[in-house]
Amino acid sequence: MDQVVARQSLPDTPRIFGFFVDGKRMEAGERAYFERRSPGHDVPVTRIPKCTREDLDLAVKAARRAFEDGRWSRIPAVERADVLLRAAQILRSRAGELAYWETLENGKPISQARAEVDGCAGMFEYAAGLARTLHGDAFNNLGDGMFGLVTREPIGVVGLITPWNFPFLILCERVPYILAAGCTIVAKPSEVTSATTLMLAEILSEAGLPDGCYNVVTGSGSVIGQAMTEHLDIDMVSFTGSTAVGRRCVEAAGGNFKKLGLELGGKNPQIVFADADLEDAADGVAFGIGFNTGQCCVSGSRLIVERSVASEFEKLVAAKLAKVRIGDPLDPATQIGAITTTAQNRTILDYIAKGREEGARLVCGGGALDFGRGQYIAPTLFADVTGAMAIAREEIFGPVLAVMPFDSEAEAIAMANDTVYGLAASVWTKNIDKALNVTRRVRAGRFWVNTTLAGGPELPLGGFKQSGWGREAGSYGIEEYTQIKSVHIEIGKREPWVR
Ligand code: TXE
Repeated sequence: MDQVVARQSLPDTPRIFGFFVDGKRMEAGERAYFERRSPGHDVPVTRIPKCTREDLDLAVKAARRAFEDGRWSRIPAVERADVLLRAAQILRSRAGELAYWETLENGKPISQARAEVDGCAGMFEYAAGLARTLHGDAFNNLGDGMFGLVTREPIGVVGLITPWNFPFLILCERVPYILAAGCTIVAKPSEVTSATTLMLAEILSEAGLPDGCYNVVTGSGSVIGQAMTEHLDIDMVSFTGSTAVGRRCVEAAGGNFKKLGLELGGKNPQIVFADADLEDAADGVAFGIGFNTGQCCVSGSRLIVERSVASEFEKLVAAKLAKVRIGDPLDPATQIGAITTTAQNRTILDYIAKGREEGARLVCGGGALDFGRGQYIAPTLFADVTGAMAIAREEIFGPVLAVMPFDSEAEAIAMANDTVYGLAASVWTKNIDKALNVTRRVRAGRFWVNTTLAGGPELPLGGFKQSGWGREAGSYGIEEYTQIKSVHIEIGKREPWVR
């Protein structure tokens, strides 16, 4: 973050990207391309090829070859760890450049993008250690004649489909763990934010990753994403995106019963008790809904607050949101940048209109912000929200917070669980019993007590209910990308079957 000192300028012409197969950059050639305009400035910044199904087949073949010949899957784990550690070093040395392209395509503040790249380097370092500690089990208790082993093997070729809200962070919460397990990858980034996924290909090659182990095919979800989930030669797909598309992935994966990892939507509660440090909680709640313009699957979009402090707390949160610095993502001082896609911008504004129509009381924000160019929305807080309203039930994926009061701990838990999702939750209280009860009873894959959105390579990510399947990161993250094999070994002579 310290290196982000001056505002960088916009590129004069869009940067042209190819795609990446078998260790080589492939040019777009005759293919059509997506031109990406910076959502914060509305100028063209990148061009990305629209790949075809044939391109995908080529990439899957390269990944399959690389997996089967053992150039990566069968080398000693220490050598895989070396590559991952070198990649981390290169990531750190190119952090400014990666953050710049991430900001241009996504619209997030440059200082945040920079911090995310540092976090990504940490993921590679942690996964390098996991490559070496991954192990199975042994059974020495099966009697004199039998010895049992359980081994872990890499699952094979992994398809990785990622979204636009954290293009590089979500990628790096997965890639190092998949590679640490010994698998090979075909990645498909979101069509609007592909740059840093392609830049990672160069970085991994420079770090010594053998050709064919990390391939990137760019293109739309309906063509390339769908073809990946249907592909008979992909062993597992890790998908991060909407619950609706996640459901489609489940249907498409049946062809070869490929394993699926799914991180989907969320409508995450922030439960605030009257005994919390309200100043601290208000700051956390503002951060939980404002960070990344609320375009986070784990953003705290439902504020469930004890009635006795509800009105005071609502004012505290509104005061915090009013102070947040919103604007040009390239300004190092910016805390909230642009809305990433025009479709998402429309969705958020529609939900704000719906909140008004449904009778919720607008406390602050409530519309677009005009900075002369780009698309920006003011952090918005609705009070007097009921559990039946759309703004309380549906994932908005924007800076819109719905406030609902509660009277008892049991009611707070019931309200928190009143959703089809179960991705994340936060509880704010100075009472340890309440904190633990709520943590145990609310059904969510990630939990925060007196903080929110904290993360790192050690703790796993993933959801309960319709927020997904499986876990990424942590030791669970590498295990997801392995198959388990059990081995019975006869010692001496078998008891004959035929006498
Ligand atoms: O997501 P999609 P979109 C939620 C959020 C947002 C909504 C829509 O509520 O408003 O989803 O966003 C690829 N088969 N989240 O439309 O379509 C697509 O190319 C396979 C939550 O952008 O789910 C991209 O790479 N893949 C979320 C990825 O899926 C397909 C993050 C995500 O796009 C596909 C983003 C298909 N048929 C949005 N169709 C989170 N959990 O963080 C599209 N894709």
